[in-house]
Amino acid sequence: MIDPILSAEVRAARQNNQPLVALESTIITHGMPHPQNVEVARQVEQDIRDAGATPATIAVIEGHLHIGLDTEQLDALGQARGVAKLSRADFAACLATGGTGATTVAATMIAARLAGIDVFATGGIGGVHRGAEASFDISADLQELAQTPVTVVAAGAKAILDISKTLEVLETLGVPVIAVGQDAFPAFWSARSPFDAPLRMDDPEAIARTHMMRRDLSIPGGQLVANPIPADAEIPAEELAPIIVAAQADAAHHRIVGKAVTPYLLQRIYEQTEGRSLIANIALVRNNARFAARIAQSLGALSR
Ligand code: PSU
Ligand code: MN
Repeated sequence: MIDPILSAEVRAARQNNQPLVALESTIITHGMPHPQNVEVARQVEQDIRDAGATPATIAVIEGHLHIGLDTEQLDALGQARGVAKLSRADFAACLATGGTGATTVAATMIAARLAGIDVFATGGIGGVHRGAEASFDISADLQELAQTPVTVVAAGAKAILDISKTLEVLETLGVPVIAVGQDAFPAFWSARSPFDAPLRMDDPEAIARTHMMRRDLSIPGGQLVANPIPADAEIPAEELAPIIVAAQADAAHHRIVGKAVTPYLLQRIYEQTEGRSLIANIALVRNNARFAARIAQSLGALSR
């Protein structure tokens, strides 16, 4: 019954057996301000093309699942108001009721798998929030990584999260966490967190081989590829620490809960860094898109 609408570009790539990279849309609607969000979305798509793969930005528009958006659709989504932020729990409801929603990491993984796309690039994944021992705020992205066989390239976890607890939950769920080019698990705006990733692979082909090996072994779930922000774009962790603490206190004061928490914190940090967090965010997403394209190419070569 579910009949995803493929963009012309995605359809052509499919027919020619070209590598595809999925992209989420929550980063557009809830992660960045307009009009930079649309500019970045376009730029990231172009980065994937330049690296030899085809981008597939995923969203739900008026009850239809779109795999790949054309220029007008991307424009409209980037300035639409009241777009839902869809995760595993509300993805089906949005489709079934004709709604419009942007997909988070979790929902994008579900859609990518449905469309036969193995690799997905984003900025950062959701994780275990600071204070989760009291709030129980743990992103559904982690469960999704445990269940859905998509390789997700992200710049680690945002420093608004509890990184050590996030890594512990990923370990419990059996999700491979693979750092690229360094041992340390990256911390989104900063290249390094104080914690090492359990695995390190500097070569996209090794990551592609591991993806295939997990499939051969019938191990459910995906992999998290933790690709650090380029050194020239990072914001030192010490500089961000007080800003994050203040943003969190603000969120608590205004009783922000549930799915509103992450967008609220991102917006506060954007204001408090006078836009520098956004510049870093753009650099890391583009870096992840390029690396994801290389993994997708390796996967394509392996399955030929
Ligand atoms: N990273 C960003 N910007 C974002 C997100 C991540 O730089 O907007 C989004 C992703 O879509 C991710 C979601 O899946 O936040 C996690 O939300 P939550 O913590 O409510 O699960
Ligand atoms: Mn949450």
